[in-house]
Amino acid sequence: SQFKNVIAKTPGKSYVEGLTTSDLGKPDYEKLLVQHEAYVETLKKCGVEVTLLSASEEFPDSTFVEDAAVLTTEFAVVTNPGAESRNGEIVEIESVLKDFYKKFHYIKSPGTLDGGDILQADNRFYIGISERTNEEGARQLKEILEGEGFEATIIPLKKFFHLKTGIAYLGNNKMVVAGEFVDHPAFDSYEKIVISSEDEYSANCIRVNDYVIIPEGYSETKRKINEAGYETIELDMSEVRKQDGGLSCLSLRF
Ligand code: CIR
Repeated sequence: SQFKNVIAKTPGKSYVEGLTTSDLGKPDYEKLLVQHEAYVETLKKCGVEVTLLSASEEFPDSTFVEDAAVLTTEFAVVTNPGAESRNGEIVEIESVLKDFYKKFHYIKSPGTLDGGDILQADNRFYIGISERTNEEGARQLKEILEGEGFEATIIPLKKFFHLKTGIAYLGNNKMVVAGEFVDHPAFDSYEKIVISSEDEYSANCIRVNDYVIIPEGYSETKRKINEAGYETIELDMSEVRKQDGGLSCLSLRF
């Protein structure tokens, strides 16, 4: 899809104290900064204008800006992130989005929702129910989206952390799927690019204009996406992965 703008946020030193379920060890902050800079430069190469927010030490996970909003061309939905320590991240994101959007919707308590659980594929949105996004949050977003003329499908997750941990839409009816989504009936109408379980991390990739950005070190995934007709760019994501993050989490694209 065509994007003009991206919002990203430099990670703070407190990043290493953020939430994680991985057992990959403590992130190396200096290495993370290099990886984050490469990410921002790559997005620029894809032809978008990057609004880079400065680090906030009080919110260790705030570099994962994707979780604070769901964006379309016409309106923004400010989420209500399900992790207590992250909920306050929406204040800054909403104020930045005011420079780009006039129309806002909000997910309200007791509904919770993380942007990482939302995938747009053309006119349809998939909404994951996870540890972070509850049924009420999913219901509210579905109502907002349907009211705006989109279709919305709610997908309760079995194992994945966020919906987009295991799925990405490349456009042209092509869906990258891993794990529990490989045989999920909701995605039967797409041409599937199936990611093997050992390459599962690479299912979180992002199409940005003429490129698909993928994590470095997944030659099978690269080959499959190239064969589907896309040019790929690989990025080292080691320090992001240690905190359960992926390529999509680090930006809001619109
Ligand atoms: C968290 O647990 O919230 C962060 N450490 C990782 C968030 C990743 N975000 C995403 O998948 N959209």
